[in-house]
Amino acid sequence: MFPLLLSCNKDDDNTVEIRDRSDQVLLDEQTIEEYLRTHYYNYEDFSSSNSFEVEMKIRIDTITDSTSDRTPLFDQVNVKTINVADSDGIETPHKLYYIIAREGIVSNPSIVDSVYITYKGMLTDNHIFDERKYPVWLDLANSLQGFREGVSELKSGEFRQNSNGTIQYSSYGVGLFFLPSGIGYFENTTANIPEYSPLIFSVSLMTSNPTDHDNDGILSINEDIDGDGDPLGDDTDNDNIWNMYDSDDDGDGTLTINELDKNNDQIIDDTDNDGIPDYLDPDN
Ligand SMILES: [Ca+2]
Ligand SMILES: [Ca+2]
Ligand SMILES: [Ca+2]
Ligand SMILES: [Ca+2]
Repeated sequence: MFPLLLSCNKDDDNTVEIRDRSDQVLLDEQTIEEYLRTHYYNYEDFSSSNSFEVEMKIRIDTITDSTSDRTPLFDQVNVKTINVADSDGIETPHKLYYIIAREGIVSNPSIVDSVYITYKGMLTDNHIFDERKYPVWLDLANSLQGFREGVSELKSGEFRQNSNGTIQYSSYGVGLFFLPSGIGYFENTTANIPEYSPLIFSVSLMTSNPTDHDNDGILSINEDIDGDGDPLGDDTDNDNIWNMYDSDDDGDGTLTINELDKNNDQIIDDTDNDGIPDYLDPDN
């Protein structure tokens, strides 16, 4: 199963109690931080001189007496705060913990781009619930909130074609991400993932593709109308189709692509000069 958003909640049997996000996030952060203090990864492999070129995989291990000299994940981790809005509009901040083992050299995807990745998903008991050893294309816009925010911190790599026609990737970004359940599956369960599970992903980002989901001439990441960095949920005409999926953003009957730049001067039109471009302005 890809790290996708589930479209519906647990079915009617109601066996899963719905917990409060602000309570659950504290529990999850505790669980994750305990894991980070008691585990390390093979960071020495990543710091060796030729690590840029070759294929690199993250391996995590428990700190024991014989490995007590290793630096725990906790001392290497970065934190990105992600606000999760509930249906009532209340926002709960969640910590996405992450380690960039190798940064990559080309460019960061946006949180709504398509990415070509390998990944491994684990629980904090080290159970692997999903693994892709060969790269797959995945739309970050359809992925878990914590997953897309994490992968967007990586840079893609270079590739070349071998004589036998296969593509070889090098110098790509490799990272490790720790998601509280609120930016993972939260109360949703799958065969392999119990409800309210913090998730661990290691990800290699081979390449990425800027994505314009509705083909209206504006990249999805630039359909972030309120400027909070996240185009998901932005809906100018309130028709419940977000701008990044709406081919007529202002609902005036003219497709965005046909009112973006009518005079073809490469400047987005604002006919009445009110600071709102025509494609977002139902009056124009
Ligand atoms: Ca678009
Ligand atoms: Ca937004
Ligand atoms: Ca809309
Ligand atoms: Ca329009």
